[in-house]
Amino acid sequence: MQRLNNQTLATAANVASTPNYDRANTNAGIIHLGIGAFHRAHQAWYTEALLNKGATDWQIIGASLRSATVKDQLVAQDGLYTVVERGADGEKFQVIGAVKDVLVGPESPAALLSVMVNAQIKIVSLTITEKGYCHDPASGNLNLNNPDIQHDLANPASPKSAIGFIVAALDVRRRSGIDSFTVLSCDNLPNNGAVLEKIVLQYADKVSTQLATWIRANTTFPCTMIDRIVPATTDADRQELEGKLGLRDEGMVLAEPFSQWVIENKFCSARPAWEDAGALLVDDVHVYEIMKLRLLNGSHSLLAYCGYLAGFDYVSEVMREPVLAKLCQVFMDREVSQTLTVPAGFDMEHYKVELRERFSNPGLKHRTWQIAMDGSQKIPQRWLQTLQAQLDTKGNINLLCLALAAWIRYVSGVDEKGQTIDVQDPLAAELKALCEASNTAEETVRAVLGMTKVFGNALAANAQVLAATTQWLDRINEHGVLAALKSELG
Ligand code: NAI
Ligand code: CS2
Repeated sequence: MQRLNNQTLATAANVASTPNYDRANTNAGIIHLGIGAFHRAHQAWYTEALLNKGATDWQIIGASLRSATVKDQLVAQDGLYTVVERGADGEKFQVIGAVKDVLVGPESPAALLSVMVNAQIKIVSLTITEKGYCHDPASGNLNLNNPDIQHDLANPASPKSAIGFIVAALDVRRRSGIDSFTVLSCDNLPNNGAVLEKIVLQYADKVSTQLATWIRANTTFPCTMIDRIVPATTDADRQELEGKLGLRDEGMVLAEPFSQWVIENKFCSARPAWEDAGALLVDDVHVYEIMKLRLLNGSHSLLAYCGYLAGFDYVSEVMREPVLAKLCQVFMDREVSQTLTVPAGFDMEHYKVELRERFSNPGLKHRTWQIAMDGSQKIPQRWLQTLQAQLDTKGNINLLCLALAAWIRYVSGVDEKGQTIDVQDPLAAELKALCEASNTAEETVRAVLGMTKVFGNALAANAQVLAATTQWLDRINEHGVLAALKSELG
């Protein structure tokens, strides 16, 4: 089967739209670090809408700081790939042309840096996953023990981490009199821009105080709220698309129809008019991102841990189990909503119903295992801030403690059938060792919640949280998660 590329594009069957602009004469203005599935279905998709409307300076150079997989997928296709938008009512295919090229950091750090210092590059954006920020989730401080950070501070001209690349490129721009680019975080972290700014400045301070001062004065780091469910693509997805497109597309991504992007309007450089493609440019993203992280991602992680333990592979299957669907609703209604301030005129009840419909989308095969990944980096913003807000107002915390217990059971590494769980988390070994060294549920909960780099100091000292989490872990260990929930929620 022929590959999708410039030559074969015209033969693609069943596509709703293809690039209508002259790709060869469009300039790149954005470098995106971490060109995974999400970026291709979100920021590149918004940008494509502008390119289709005539924008000429905003193609994207993608970069991977890990493997060459996406480069191998896209370069052979001249950067073209399909977004498959799949909802309850069917599917739609759009071929995207926004990606001009893909570079791989480890293959040649110098080549990536040389593009990042080009004056035409106005924005460096990121989706590098939570752990790519190389920080301690509880304090938000740069983790100086992170091996990539240690490497980059010792070898500033050939970095490995995103932080190392950003600071090295800004340093060259400063010395060469080239204006700063804007650094745009699109990862699921609260205050993602501010968190990134703090880490970049802490790192830059170690390189030179002059450089840190220049970055403070010249660079901005807008916060963003990003939302579109984009599961990892599988070979079965590629095979299915091949049958419909009549071409092989190794770079395809599959997404839900829903998409939202709220961006803090704080750019130190030129930017695409993303508002013309449906993004919301605002002065303050905070209410949007807190709402999304606590309601969407908080519920997602709860469903992922409980669902995985109960033997479900996909979120849509989890939502078809009545007690887990009820868990999701009660969690949102009794423990999360009351901690939120919503944007003026916003209908939170509708948002919650819509979220549960999105989770139930049968067209998406979103693995519970994928969402369960990197829990130590996700839990603080997804559950702990809600938990603290509920403790402060003496609200309900029962299901938040269930969530913690399900996660602890998950990272212990053994499922309810006695099978080993492939726990993917930068702290997996540490967490497993803590679980193995504990003899009772209470000891396990105390040991895990005592990890201050994830939980800070307050939780392990809170008797109410310890007791409720221990009780849930005991119930899960004894009866399994479904039986424990049925006796609680009916
Ligand atoms: P993905 O697995 O397809 O891509 C992840 C990218 O991050 C890859 O380019 C990988 O090389 C890079 N990466 C991983 N660890 C890294 C590290 N330590 N340093 C630098 N780069 C690293 O995942 P996907 O779906 O693109 O998601 C990425 C992030 O986007 C998520 O973690 C989340 O923060 C955000 N996001 C994802 C959504 C989704 O539904 N997939 C929706 C909203 C936000
Ligand atoms: C998910 C998110 O992987 C995860 O942890 O909760 O990536 C989720 O799909 C997105 O935030 C939806 O916008």
